[in-house]
Amino acid sequence: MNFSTLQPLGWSNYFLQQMALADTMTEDGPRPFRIMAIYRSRIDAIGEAGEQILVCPEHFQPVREHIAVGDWVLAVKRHEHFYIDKILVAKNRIERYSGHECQLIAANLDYLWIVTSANEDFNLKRLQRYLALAYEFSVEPVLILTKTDLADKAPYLRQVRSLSISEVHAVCAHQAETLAPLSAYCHPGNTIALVGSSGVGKSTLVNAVAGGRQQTREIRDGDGKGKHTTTSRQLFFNEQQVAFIDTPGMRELQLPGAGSGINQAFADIQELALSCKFSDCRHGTEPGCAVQAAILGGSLSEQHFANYQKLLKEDAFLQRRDAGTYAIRQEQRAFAKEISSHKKEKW
Ligand SMILES: Nc1nc2c(ncn2[C@@H]2O[C@H](COP(=O)(O)OP(=O)(O)OP(=O)(O)O)[C@@H](O)[C@H]2O)c(=O)[nH]1
Ligand SMILES: [Mg+2]
Ligand SMILES: [Zn+2]
Repeated sequence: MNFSTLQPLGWSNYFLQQMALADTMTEDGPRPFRIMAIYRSRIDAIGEAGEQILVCPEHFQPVREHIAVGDWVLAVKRHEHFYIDKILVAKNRIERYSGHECQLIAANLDYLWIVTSANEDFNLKRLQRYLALAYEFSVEPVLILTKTDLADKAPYLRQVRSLSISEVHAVCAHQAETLAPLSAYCHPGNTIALVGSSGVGKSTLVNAVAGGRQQTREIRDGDGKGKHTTTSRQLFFNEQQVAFIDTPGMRELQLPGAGSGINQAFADIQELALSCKFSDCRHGTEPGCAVQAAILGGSLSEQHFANYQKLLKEDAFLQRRDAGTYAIRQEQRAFAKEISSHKKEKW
């Protein structure tokens, strides 16, 4: 098989190394496919010979917990159908918690475009969470402020400046010249996922930048929130062979164990903490606390520090909860085993 045809789809040596090459030389050996969309009863993917529907075997169910849009898989042809045989280890994967389950958002990304709009829906704390998500899963974040035709962008950009992110763009989807700088991220073979609340203009942006045909819908009057127009994650390629993953606006964003990502998103506080007298300083009432000193001195905003603490607390809660869930599952498993061994004894 010819691997060079896969490169524009995001394939690289990293994935090639995971394949047992001998098998791929045979007519019915495994073939690589990239996941484009996951529906209840169907998985759309793209491979050497174009788009293909894949069948997901029982042991990868529920599929949304095992496979992400953007993943590379190996599939084997049997009776005219392609069955997923192996999921190749991704370069990175973005995931989040929703209620009690972990959801895979997207895999094998080069950039995470964090989209926010210049209106009443703008929320700095939410942006900090997205930023922590990017850092936690090692994807380079790019912040995009949309709808700059509707408001003065200056106050929004001022707020964004307090975030630890250098890649910031202000755009209007209807003004091509504002979108031009985004082409710097659009190299053939790259993958870009867009995240952000419903209605901020993710799909509009994908359509304008990449010639996509995503459905878009006007937002609600009053609070500027969207109507959850995009309902599933979808990967598609533009003419320059850049992969875009449009995602539905998230209702809530909890971070799974994003401790290190949070720290990076609040690098200013981390740096101050280095000067605290005690290395385990909690920046409360400890003597010699550089963080409290900075707040008192006015160089660190109290609100910014409060956001940081809130995210840390949430993160600790999630980690405890997951540890708890794991323990319960182990217990249940042990219990099930015991039951079945009793059964055997009885019969
Ligand atoms: N004025 C203006 N309107 C915009 C801009 N970008 C998007 N919109 C409008 O904002 C509304 C919501 O845009 P969508 O692209 O559907 O938003 P989305 O982020 O994809 O929303 P979900 O799919 O629900 O997550 C639409 O009516 C767009 O036309 C912009 O730069 N300027
Ligand atoms: Mg959308
Ligand atoms: Zn301190």
